[in-house]
Order: sequence, then C-alpha cells, then structure tokens
Amino acid sequence: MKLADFATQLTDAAKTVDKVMLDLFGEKTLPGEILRPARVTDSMTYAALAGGKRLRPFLVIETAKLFGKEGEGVLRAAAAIECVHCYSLVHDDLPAMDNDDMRRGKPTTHKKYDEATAILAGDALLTYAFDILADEPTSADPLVRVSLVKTLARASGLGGMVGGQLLDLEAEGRFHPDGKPLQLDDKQILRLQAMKTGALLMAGVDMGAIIGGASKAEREQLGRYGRALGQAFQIADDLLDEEADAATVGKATGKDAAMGKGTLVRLWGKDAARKRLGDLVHEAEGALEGFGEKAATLREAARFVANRDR
Ligand code: GRG
Repeated sequence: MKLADFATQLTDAAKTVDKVMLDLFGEKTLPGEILRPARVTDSMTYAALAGGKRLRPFLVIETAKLFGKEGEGVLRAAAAIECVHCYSLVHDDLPAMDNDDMRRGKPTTHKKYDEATAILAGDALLTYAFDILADEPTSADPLVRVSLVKTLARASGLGGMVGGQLLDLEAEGRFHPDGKPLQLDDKQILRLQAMKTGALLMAGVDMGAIIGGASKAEREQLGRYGRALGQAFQIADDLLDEEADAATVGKATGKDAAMGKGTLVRLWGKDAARKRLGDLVHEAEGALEGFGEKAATLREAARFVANRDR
C-alpha cells in the first residue's frame, strides 16, 4: 500500500467518524438527561469537529476489521475514543495547563468561548464517551460494553493519560517551589509518554480487538503493536518539535524546550532517536505477523505515524 492510499483511507475514516460524532452530539435528550444547553453542544462540536487526524478512531476501526467487524458499534467506539482525545486537548490547552491559543489551525476552545465553557465542553466530551460505550447500540453484549468502558477508562484516567499529564507538569517544574524542571532519565520519559499519549493509542487498538471478539493471545499480540506504535508516535512528535525548534533558532524556542520538557530526542540525539523510530516500526509490523495480509493497513499506520509531518 502506498502512503497516498493510506492517507485517503485515513481521511475517509475521519469523515465517517465526524458524521457519527455530529449525529451523537445532535441527539435530542436521551433518557436520564434533562436538557442539553446549546452552549455545551456548540462548544463540544467546535472542539471535536473540523480538524484532527482521527488516528485513535482509525485504530479502532482497522483493528475491528481484522476480525471482520464493521458498522455502527465499531463507529460508536471510534467516536467515543476521539471524544476522550478531544477533551484532553481542550483541557491541555487551558491557561492552567499548556496555555495555548491555537489548536488544529483555529483558536482553542477557551479562546473561542471562555475558560468555564471550555472546561465544561471537555467534561461533557469525557462523560459522553462513556455513555456512548455503555449504550446498547455499541454492542448487544453487555460484557463487551463493560470491557470497552474499562479499557478506555484505564487508558485515560489516573494511571494513564491523566497521570501522564500530571507527571509531565511535574517534570517541567510546575510543583517545585522554584519551578525547576526535573531531569528525567529515559526510563522515566518512556513511562511518562506511555501514560500521556501511548495509553490512548493502545486503547484504540484494544477496543477494536474487544469489539472484534479477539482471543487473549490476539489481544496480547495487538498490545505489542499498540505499544510500539505509541512510542513511535511520541518520538516522531518530539523529532517534529526539534525540527520546528531548529527552524526558529535565534527566535523563540519551541514550547516544550521553553518549558524544560525532557524528550528522548534531547537525551539520545536526533540520529539515535530516528534509528529507534525505525526499530519501533519494525516491532509494530512484527507484532502483526500472525494476522497476515489483513493487517496491511495497520502496518501502514505504523509507518504513517513514524513519518508524518504533524
Ligand atoms: C489534560 C488530562 C489531560 C491530558 C492531556 C494528550 C494530552 C494529555 C495532551 C496533548 C499535548 C500534546 C500536544 C501532546 C503531543 C502528542 C499529542 C497527543 C498530539 C496530538 O495528537 P494528534 O497528533 O492530534 O493525534 P490530532 O489533532 O490529529 O487529533
């Protein structure tokens, strides 16, 4: 498969997921709800729609496909994980966190609306994700629904993304009286990144496997793929940040550097990081060996993640 074909596939999946999210946000009140104030649905829609690669939903969709599963349940799970991802970006951009003005090429949600609305839009995206998973159209099998909820909750919660975000803030010196950044070693950086960004990517793969009815062994194999893909994603992201920094030498430094964030690229150097990136792609591809040709798109996804330009 050529990279261009893969890009088309990713864009097509993104359009489908966008439509599912729009429909879900546009639902009239569900049983148990009282009223959906327009400002909440508008800001959620602003935060979640238009922009974004939809990589995590794509992983759900493509992994489920390995097991011949497609359709509404898969797409709802895909929409749910994207809701969590979008919530994390909205909260990450807030003044209390990274204080960013722009995201996906447009003003961040708190800039477009206000901080309180952005916090609530994030909260609504997060809680709705679990509603979507727990509701019957996702799967007729309640055990599958519970398993999806558990997987997404663990990846995004205190021992996953939220915990990783906290470690990240700590590493940049946020909780130190002098604001002094911590010097993390590679093991600590790997763990932080596995939590902050890796966990949700891994969850995308695992959720597809759960809906597909994968065996324990298959889930483990796919877990190896997801772990390698998550690490590759982060190293590629750090390399892109380094390149952006290099392009602004003499001007402002990149945001992560300015915040004293340690990355593997900083620790190992760019060449070693690029070499590791290549190894991770091989590792990801190797983990898919048992799935044969069916896994061609997932293999391509690993290459895409490593070679993307943002
Ligand atoms: C606020 C609880 C909480 C967590 C925030 C994911 C995260 C944790 C913060 C995002 C900060 C950031 C820019 C990290 C770098 C890696 C990353 C997650 C980039 C954005 O993901 P992509 O590239 O973005 O998949 P799109 O826009 O394509 O969805």
